[in-house]
Amino acid sequence: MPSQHSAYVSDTAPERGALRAARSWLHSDAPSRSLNGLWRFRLSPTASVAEDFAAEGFDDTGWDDIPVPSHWVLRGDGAYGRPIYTNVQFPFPIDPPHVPDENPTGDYRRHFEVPADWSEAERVVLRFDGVESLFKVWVNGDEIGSASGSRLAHEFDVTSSVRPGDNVVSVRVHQWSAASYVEDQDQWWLPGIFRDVTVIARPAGGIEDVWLRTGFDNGRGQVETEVTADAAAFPVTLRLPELGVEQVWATAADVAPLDVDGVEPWSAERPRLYDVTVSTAAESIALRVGFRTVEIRGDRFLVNGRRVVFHGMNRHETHPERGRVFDEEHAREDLARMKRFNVNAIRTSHYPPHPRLLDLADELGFWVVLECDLETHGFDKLGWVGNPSDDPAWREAYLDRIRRTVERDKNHPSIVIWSLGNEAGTGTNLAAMSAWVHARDAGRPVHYEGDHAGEYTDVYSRMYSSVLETEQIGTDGSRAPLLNCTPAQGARQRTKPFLLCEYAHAMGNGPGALDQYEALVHEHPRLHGGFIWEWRDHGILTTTPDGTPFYAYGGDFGEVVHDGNFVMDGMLLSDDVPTPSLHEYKAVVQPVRFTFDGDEVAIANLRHSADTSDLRFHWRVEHDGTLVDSGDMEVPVVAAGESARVPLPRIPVAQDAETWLTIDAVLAAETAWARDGHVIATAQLDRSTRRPVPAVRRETDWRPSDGTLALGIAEFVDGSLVRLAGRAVAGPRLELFRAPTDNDEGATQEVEESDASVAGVSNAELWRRDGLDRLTTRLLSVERSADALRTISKVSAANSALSVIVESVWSLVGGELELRVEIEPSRGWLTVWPRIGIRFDLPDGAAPVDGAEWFGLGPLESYPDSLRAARTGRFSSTIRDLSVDYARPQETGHRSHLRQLTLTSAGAGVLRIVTFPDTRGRRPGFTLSRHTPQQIAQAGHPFELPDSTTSHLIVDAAQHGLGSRACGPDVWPEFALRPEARTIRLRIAGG
Ligand code: IPT
Repeated sequence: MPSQHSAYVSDTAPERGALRAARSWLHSDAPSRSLNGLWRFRLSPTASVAEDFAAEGFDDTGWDDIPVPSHWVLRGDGAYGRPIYTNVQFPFPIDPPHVPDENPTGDYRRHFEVPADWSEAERVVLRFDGVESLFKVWVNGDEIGSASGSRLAHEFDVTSSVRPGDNVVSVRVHQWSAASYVEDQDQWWLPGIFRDVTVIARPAGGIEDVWLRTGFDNGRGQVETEVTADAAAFPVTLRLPELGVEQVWATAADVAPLDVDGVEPWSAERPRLYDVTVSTAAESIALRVGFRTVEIRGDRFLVNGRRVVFHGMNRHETHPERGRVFDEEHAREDLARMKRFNVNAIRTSHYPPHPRLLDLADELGFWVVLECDLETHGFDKLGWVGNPSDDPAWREAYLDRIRRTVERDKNHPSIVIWSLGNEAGTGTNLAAMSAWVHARDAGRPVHYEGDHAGEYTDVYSRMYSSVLETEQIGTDGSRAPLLNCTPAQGARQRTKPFLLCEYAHAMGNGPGALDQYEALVHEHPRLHGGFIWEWRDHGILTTTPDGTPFYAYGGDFGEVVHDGNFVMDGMLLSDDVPTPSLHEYKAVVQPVRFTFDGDEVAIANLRHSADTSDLRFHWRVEHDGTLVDSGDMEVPVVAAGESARVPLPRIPVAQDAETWLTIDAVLAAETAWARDGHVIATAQLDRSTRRPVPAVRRETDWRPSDGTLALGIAEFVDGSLVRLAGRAVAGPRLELFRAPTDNDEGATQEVEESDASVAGVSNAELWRRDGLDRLTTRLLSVERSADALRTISKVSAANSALSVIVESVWSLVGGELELRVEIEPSRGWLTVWPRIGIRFDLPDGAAPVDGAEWFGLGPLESYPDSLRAARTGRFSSTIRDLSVDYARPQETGHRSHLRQLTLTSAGAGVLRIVTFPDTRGRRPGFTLSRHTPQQIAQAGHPFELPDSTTSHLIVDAAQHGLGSRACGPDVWPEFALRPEARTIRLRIAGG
């Protein structure tokens, strides 16, 4: 039984005691003191420990120190428990509103000074910006109150308990509480006081709250001011010096809207802010306002009258060492990085971030969907029976959450939509939240994805709908059924603007098909883009017992219930490294698009409202990737939504090399988020003359052979290659396996007719069943001619009758070594294949292969449904940098459309490979790695990869696409690799 004083952990009421009404998080000149820093700390395993620690004279000398803000599970090297990761699952019995007696409870104490002159203050307020999950506060032994709502601000009136000089504050924090049922977001459970604590003096005659609602219309700005202050606080003065505004309101009744001329609007592209102060004799509040009007007209979402396309990211607050503790410098760099990757919008999944983040969003420029701290996803398992969203006992808790959300952040121009929460089913409490927002803020629409039928929200939102379904949502006149909607409800949803609050699940290697989603946005104006799931991996930096650092995911802390690496699904790795998918995203959503037409290029500006006056257009011509000419293009300023046709520069065309023109749109001057010259958009034009592929030489004099011979630089024993240019080489062997990506391991039930997949079974599972990871070979024949060797092998797996015949012909053609491999699958293969390739193993000798230079697509990895960031050029890389350190090792490093490859050792070429296109013009790709696909597939984390003594080169005739089936659609049929006959033809030379 919980003791009397801990019964409140099961209370759904959000607030008790001297909690104050929610208000804006303001920059005020009223005195305040940060209580961040070291606090005394004790952790107990249950909520039922005596509350004697709150007494003023309590002796805490036996306690530890802990920093505030922090999460206790990320401190003390495990002494205070460990983080738990779950996605949908509750890590405690589903027994609402109760939580187990095993309820880690942290007691915090510290002393603080109240300056003598604070005695003039009318009130003293103690503010907590974030405490997970339920906490109770005492000052000088007086019980003040308690609160829940982990990512929301709570202020307590402590006036009657504080005194000038030394004071002591005690805080008890419970990891689990009734609130945990409505905070079931897909993230780590991280208890503690994890945001700032501040003690604030509230002056008599001060401004309790202020809201500047701004609008913009044709060069005119409006400011509608709401001041919350005592009558005695007046007069109130609003100053906007830059526009010469100084408005004094003698009484509350005088406060009236202002019209301001000569205003530049705020947008995510040109985030124009104006400094404003709102003052009384006793207090001055500083705000930065942006003028913009948000509006829904029919099925269009408009800001300042123009349609917005969200190129957004779902942003969690997560850091490998700090967890959800905010670090402004890191957050600013994170947002600047988003800008550099053409991201223009943020959904604050799934709770309000640290309040300063919105200041940064206003300043750097993002369209923000600000989401309330609410998710009850674990009730899905019960068919949503008992879901708090539809239970009147929780109504006040829901309303409290949305009030605290909207009130805190209402002044930010960047916030253009309020979101009620995420994955909380549906019900009247959500409808009540929406009604409250509509009454409070008529200037911003309400979003909630779970309102499938559109009963109480203003925009239609979905997550992970396929390309086909999304297209159906956007198509006028389409009657295709919508998820959980009757035809009539579907018709209603089609009258609203649509956005994808989550799509393109970026777990591991992937997603594919970003370009297909993007294309829809430009074809169907109802579709307003969306938000990638998600911006960053949530890995937690930890070490193995032998001290090797790694980024932990679910299960790494011995959790009883967890969801593995589903928390590693960001476009940024845990250590801030952008994955290739982020580069792909940048290329796909680039706001300037180029269409080549004869000797001209049309340059279209797809931005919301900014013209191209901030850009320069640079061109270069390369022959087989080597620069031959470059310059700047004369491009007139193109207004948003317009395009201009510009003549191409003169392009010198090579006869014996490929000729490519590249145009980059780059920043003409430094911005707050990038250097001058930063590339915004790129396009390439192939101006190569067509050159015939040399015919395959016909050999006629084949005769049986023992297969031990030399052909130029190649030496063979018993039909097998053993050396190339004097270097030991094994292979080539057929490689059909790739270390399954997280998407390959996806086993969704939803499979469209056109998909490659089997419902409920992952492709990776099918590959393992077919034995693609454990192929064996039987040599059928070895023959030779005067200057050629031919082997035929049958490749198949244990307990399988399926096979592949591989015919390899090595020949000397004009002194050059040529290899041609014909790969012919037997009948009966039913699944897609991950790849069709041949693998060479290059054991370390005196000069280990440790790098590559190539002409083909690069610089980063690319796959058939993720090719847009890749450009044709000449690149080089160390073998290490060819692979991406996905949190769970998996397929990585494939470079597509290869023409020439040089394997290098310490920068010197050791083997040169030239590829030929097959009869359909397809070129192979390559992967160079220190590990085989089979080794990579065995490792759960990078540190589990075995030590390597060999470099492995795989030349792939083809690879399967990526898709996003870990949480979303499978590989599009066009990019799915079906078993088929393929030819690989290479010329190989020494360094
Ligand atoms: C969706 C969640 O909203 C998001 O928080 C995250 O968990 C994501 O999935 C997967 O990583 S919900 C899912 C059932 C589609």
